[in-house]
Amino acid sequence: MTPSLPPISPHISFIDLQPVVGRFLDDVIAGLGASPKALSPKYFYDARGCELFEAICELPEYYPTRTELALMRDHAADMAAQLGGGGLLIEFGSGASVKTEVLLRTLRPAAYVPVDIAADALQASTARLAAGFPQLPIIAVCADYMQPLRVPELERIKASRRVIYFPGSTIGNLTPAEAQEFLLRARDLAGAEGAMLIGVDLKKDPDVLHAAYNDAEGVTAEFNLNLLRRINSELAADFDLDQFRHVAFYNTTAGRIEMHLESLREQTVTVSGYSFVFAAGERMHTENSCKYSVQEFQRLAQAAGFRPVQVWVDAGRLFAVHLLEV
Ligand code: AVJ
Repeated sequence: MTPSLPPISPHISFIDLQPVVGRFLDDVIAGLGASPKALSPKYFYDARGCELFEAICELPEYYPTRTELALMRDHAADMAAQLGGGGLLIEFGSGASVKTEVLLRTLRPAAYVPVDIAADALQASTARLAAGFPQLPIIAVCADYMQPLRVPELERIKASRRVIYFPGSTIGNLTPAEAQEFLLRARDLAGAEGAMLIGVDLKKDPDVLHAAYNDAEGVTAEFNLNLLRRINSELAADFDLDQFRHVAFYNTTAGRIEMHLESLREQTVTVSGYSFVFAAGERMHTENSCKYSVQEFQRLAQAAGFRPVQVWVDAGRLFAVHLLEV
């Protein structure tokens, strides 16, 4: 017997803007040809990468997920009261959508629009949410939300306002200059009455940060190295995963965790017929995870045309959820 899929309700639609097709190879060739070498963290999230990220979120050292989820549980009613019901809730990087469930229960939006680059994760979480919220119209959009988003279907939905939800401190993947541009585009998407609810990891003791990205079990290392595995399988490459190691450290000047993959010896790697030479000890930069104090982030939001309305911070001052209005 074939496993049965959850019933697809008439409330659900899936729009695939094919975010990765064709771009992945170009980006990898450009990144490996650059100096220093770099790869985009958005490519971490193939099926295995999503699994590994879920595992990271459960690690004792990785505080952001559970801290943000607790903030949502403790303050969802307050957040919903500030935002008001009947809006169009657009979520960037919806992934597993656990925090969203907490918000949906109190916010009661007119419709929910999860946007994610990972098609499989998006489909799975949409099916799960649909089962839990059978009356809620859901328009799932598979797209790279770091690019300008064009979804004409959204114009037809009647809603009191647009609310953009961007949890998980994913904005930390961008440099502050890129983050400001991203927030400008988010403000345009949110429109005149719009609002944004955004989770941002706080600056803190560098030892706490270091541990969160260098876990004892080595899951983060596997997550980082999985990028090479993905390039091997999707782009006809021959990275030897045993010849690279995970490196993560807090860059105090830039206020960010940096992740790199370091070549353990001199070696040549081929990707779709293109050759790249690595020196022993040479690093590929794979991720930035920028950390912001409350004030730093509020300044950034203001520079992008948002008004900071409220911020929720946990007692340990690990994580912040900001409410911004256009
Ligand atoms: C999903 C980008 C917020 O920066 O903490 C976790 C990704 N990388 N461990 C982060 C990540 C390594 C995560 N973000």
